[in-house]
Amino acid sequence: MKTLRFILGDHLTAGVSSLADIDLAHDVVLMAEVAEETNYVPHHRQKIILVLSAMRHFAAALQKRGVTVDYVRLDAPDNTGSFTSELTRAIARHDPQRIIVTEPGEWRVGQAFETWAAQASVPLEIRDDDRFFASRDRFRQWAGDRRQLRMEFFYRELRIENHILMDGAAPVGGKWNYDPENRKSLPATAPTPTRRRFPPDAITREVMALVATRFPKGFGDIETFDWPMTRRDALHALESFIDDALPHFGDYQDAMRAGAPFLYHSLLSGALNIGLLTPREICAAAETAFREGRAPLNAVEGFIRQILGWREYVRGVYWHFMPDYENSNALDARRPLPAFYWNAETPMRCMSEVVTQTRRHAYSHHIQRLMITGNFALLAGIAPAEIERWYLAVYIDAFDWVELPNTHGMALYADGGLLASKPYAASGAYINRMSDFCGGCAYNVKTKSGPDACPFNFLYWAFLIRNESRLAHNPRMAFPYKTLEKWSATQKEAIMQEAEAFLDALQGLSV
Ligand code: FAD
Ligand code: DLZ
Repeated sequence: MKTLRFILGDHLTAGVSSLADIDLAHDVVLMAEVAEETNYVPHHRQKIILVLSAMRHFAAALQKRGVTVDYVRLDAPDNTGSFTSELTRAIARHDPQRIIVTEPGEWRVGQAFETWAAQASVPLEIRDDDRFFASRDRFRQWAGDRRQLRMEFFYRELRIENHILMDGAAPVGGKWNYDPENRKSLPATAPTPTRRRFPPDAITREVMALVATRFPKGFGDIETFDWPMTRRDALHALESFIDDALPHFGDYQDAMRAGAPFLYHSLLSGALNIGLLTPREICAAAETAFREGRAPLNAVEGFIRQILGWREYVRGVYWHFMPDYENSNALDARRPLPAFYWNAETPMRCMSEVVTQTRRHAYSHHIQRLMITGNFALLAGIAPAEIERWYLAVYIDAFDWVELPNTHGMALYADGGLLASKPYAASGAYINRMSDFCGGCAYNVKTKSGPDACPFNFLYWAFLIRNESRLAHNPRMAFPYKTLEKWSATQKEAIMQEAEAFLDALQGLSV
């Protein structure tokens, strides 16, 4: 039976389910660079380069294996610009008896496929994406009618089921979680590791030129592009992370340093999310490093938890609660996104550092996303849809299924605590403890109010006051609300006014 197999830009894995039973003699693989995908948010230009270049490399690798690939380039004159219109055109070219695709990673695309399939002349088979540890059904079954979903418990079940970091029925070392040993601040004198990067080859340079022409005013630098684009590069990236950074991953997971965007993080999310690596092989490589004595347990468990725990958990939450999930706004946040999220022009050094490195590398690590740009948006009451669009646009690894729960649930608490047990709200003291940003800042992190006070300080207290009726009952928020009890009404009013005035002044800068 002649089959058209549609490979999307995040299906770039040799063993992806849509290729499982390919018949080299009759089947055709369709790959399409389409304007709808390059434009649905104002993507960082490096993200477009990564996806298109990796698609071109993947197509060439399939062709080497004897696969017939029909590849539609972005600048092909007859390119119709969407997945579904390109499928319709491909049916006319190849006359297949059926079409197979692995389930799309985003709700938006899944809906488009289902609508299209209802009126298509050829049947469309949508297969499970078995590159994840847990299927969507596995998460649904776990979530059942639990009153509370917590990552830690899902993670433990997946560890047992997949025999990862287990000694028989018990977790290796006797504990499930080694976080109490992690998350140290980075000593000022500690050197930062040199990280392996991947200069663009000829195919990537051609895509860079295309993106420069097509998106001349797009967000993000192009010339600093150095992400892995092939399976081979991605394996080298994994190997060098395990050797150079994993041993200290746990210790400095939450640390931030100006001018050092990568520190001990794996930098693997882009390659992983488009399929150049699988979560299983990454976790296996980390566990092997531990078993061979090349990395300590606190680092390895902490790292594996990010992938086997958080990554699987947020995907489960996404598919379980979409499409309603993105519409909640539990803290009634309505302010527009300040322009400094795009142009980095702000005297707050932490914000300008993180946005500047985001423009340069399409990357910032988890704590920068959560406790700098995310924390500011939470404290300032930025409308969820505005900041979610920003996160979906600016990072090399951004796909709705992983970005949305992280932003909506973890950073903004817009789901009212469905994903996380408390808001990740913090004042400047946290940023000062975990980074060296405050040293060179125009504001004073030790001052709570007044013209030179760190905005994170008065915004933090104003956030707590504004949301008292929503948050004060949360046992994990007891400590700050106890402190707030000692404040007079006048003190509260003054800090609220200061925060409002600061935020109102920003509104004029929104894009
Ligand atoms: P490392 O710190 O080395 O972690 C290892 C791997 O664990 C990552 O590659 C990633 O695959 C996984 N991981 C770690 N934390 C998470 C998490 N919270 N959720 C899911 N996977 C996780 N990650 C994305 O892949 N795409 C996104 O669009 C995305 N948006 C985010 C938005 C916000 C507001 C926040 C707070 C986090 C977001 N994350 C996202 C999660 C996390 O920040 C990135 O996965 C991580 O920074 C990628 O860098 P790394 O590969 O060096 O990760
Ligand atoms: C992110 C992205 C971009 C920028 N461009 C393309 C593209 O031209 N063709 C393609 O197949 N995929 C692209 N992608 C990835 C898709 O957005 C991704 O496959 C879907 O969002 C998954 O639902």
